[in-house]
Amino acid sequence: MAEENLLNFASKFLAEARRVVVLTGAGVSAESGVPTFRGKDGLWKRFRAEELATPEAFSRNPRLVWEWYDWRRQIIARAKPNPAHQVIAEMEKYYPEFLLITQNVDGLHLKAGSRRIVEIHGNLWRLRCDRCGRKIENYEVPLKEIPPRCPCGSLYRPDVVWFGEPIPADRFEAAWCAARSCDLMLVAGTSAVVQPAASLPVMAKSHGARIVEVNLEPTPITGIADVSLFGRAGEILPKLWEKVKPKSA
Ligand code: BJW
Ligand code: ZN
Repeated sequence: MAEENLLNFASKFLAEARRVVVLTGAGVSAESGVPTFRGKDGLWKRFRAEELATPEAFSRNPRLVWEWYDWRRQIIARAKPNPAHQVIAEMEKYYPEFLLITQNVDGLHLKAGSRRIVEIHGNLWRLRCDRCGRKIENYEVPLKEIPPRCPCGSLYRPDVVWFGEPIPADRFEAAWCAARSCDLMLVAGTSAVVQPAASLPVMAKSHGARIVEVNLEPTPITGIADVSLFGRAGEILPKLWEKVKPKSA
């Protein structure tokens, strides 16, 4: 089907929806210059996930893990929200029930103004002590002390969810409830291979929601999507929202 027709279908679905969930992944920040994880230029092509993004890796070599996060924080500190983040922030003003569930830890959705948001994999501008659990916000780039230390004497870690770790119960509960009760889920810029986030669209679909996907390429969600729009999120989402947003907005 021609792109314009697909956009019209998707915009009709968005216009009819009342309870909307947006699920985002690294692809939404790619146009801001933040590297994705998978794909030919993805982080996992250059770095081994099990050496950097697991609790075992942190216990083994906290300095190495922190150097990697410090490098990513430096890239992200220079990044600005792009039109995809901006449109998603606008969407929440329009829908009576809305939740943005993001797997991104870069904080760019917050920077764009999103407030009804659950960062299910955490945020790398927040640090958490690995012993006493104390949490602090920290925007220092580069970090003066690597690995950073809590006043209790133990180490801070990035407050993100690593492989093998559960998503904190309150965040997961909020995401799961919203996925179960939404009438439309917009899934943008995620490879949809990491669990449990990848199950959220499946859950939404099985409870009757429509699924609209935006990605450069097909993903495991494409098969259950009512419409898949292939292209850059920063171009497609503004085009889509232009057709849906109230004319006075
Ligand atoms: C564009 C675009 C543009 C590009 N426009 N689109 C089998 C084996 C081993 C493990 C498992 C297994 N089955 C399940 C697991 C568990 C594991 C998992 O799912 N692994 C799979 C990879 C196999 N999951 C976990 O371990 C999770 N925890 C868990 O299961 O706990 C169980 C438990 C319960 C109770 C007690 C104890 C345990 C936790 C997963 C945490 C994931 N963490 C990371 C790192 C976060 C911190 C950090 O950033 O450093 O989260 S991994 C990484 O992947 C990051 C992302 O949030 C996540 C998802 O990636 P995302 O966002 O989809 O990015 P990409 O790069 O994959 O895709 C980008 C997409 O964008 C692509 O599709 C592009 O085409 C597209 N794109 N440019 C539009 N401009
Ligand atoms: Zn501490």
